[in-house]
Amino acid sequence: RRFGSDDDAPVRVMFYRDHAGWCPYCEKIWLQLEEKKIPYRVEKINMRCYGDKPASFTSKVPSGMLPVVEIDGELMTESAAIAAALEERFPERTPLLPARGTAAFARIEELNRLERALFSRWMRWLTSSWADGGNRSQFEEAMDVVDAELRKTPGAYFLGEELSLVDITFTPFLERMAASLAYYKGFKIEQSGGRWPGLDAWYRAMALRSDTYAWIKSDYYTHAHDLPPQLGGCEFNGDDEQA
Ligand SMILES: N[C@@H](CCC(=O)N[C@@H](CS)C(=O)NCC(=O)O)C(=O)O
Repeated sequence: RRFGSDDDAPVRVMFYRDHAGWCPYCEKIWLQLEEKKIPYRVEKINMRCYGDKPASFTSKVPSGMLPVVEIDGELMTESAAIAAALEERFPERTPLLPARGTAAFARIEELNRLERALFSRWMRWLTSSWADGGNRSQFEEAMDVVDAELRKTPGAYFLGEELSLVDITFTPFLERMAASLAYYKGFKIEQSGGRWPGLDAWYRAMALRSDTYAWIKSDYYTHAHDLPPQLGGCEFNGDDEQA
C-alpha cells in the first residue's frame, strides 16, 4: 500500500495480519496505518483455527500471535507497543496522540483501562448462558462510563474533535460488540435511541470515515460467525429479539 508515494521510495513497514480480517488487534494496526497513510507491505497469516501457521512466520514469531510488524526490519509484537512505535517512528505522518502534558494526554491511560474493562464484561456476557441479566447489567454499566467519557469533550471522538489512538483502540471491539450482542442477545447498541448518545455520535462519526474505517469495517453477520471459532463459543440468551 503506497498512498501515492513513488515506486522507488522504500516501504519501511511490513505488516503481518490475519487472513480473514477477524483479528481485532490486527484491525487496530491496519486502521492506524491507513489513518496515518504510512506506506506498508502486508502478508496475511492464517489464524490457528484455520490450521498450522507457515513455518516462515513461526520461525520469526514462535508464539504465532498476530499482529506483527517489522519497522525498518525490526520485529515488533503486541498491538499497543506496535501502535506506540508507529507514532514515534513516523512523526511526519498525522499524529494520533495529543502532546504530552496536555489534559487530553492525561486521559489516555484511564481510557485504555476502560476499554479493557468493557472488553471483559462483553466477553463474560457473550460467552455465558447463565446469569444473563447480571452480565447484561454489568456490561451496560461499563457502557454508561464509556458514554460519559465520550461526552466529556466537544466532538464525537474520545479526546475531542479529532480521531486519536484511543478511538482506534476501541474501534474493533465496539464494532464486534454491536454485531455479536445484536445476534446472540437481541441487544442493540448502535441506534439504541437514547441511553448512550455519546456512543451513537461516535458510531456515526466512525462510519463517515469513508477513506479508512468504512472499508476496513466488517459486517454484523461476519462477526456473529467469526467470533465463536476464536472464542470457543458464544451463547444465545433465548431472547425473542436475538438473531
Ligand atoms: N495482546 C495481543 C493480543 C493479540 C491476540 O490475541 N491475537 C490473537 C488473534 S485476535 C492471535 O494471534 N491468536 C493466535 C491465532 O488465533 O492464530 C496484542 O494486543 O497484540
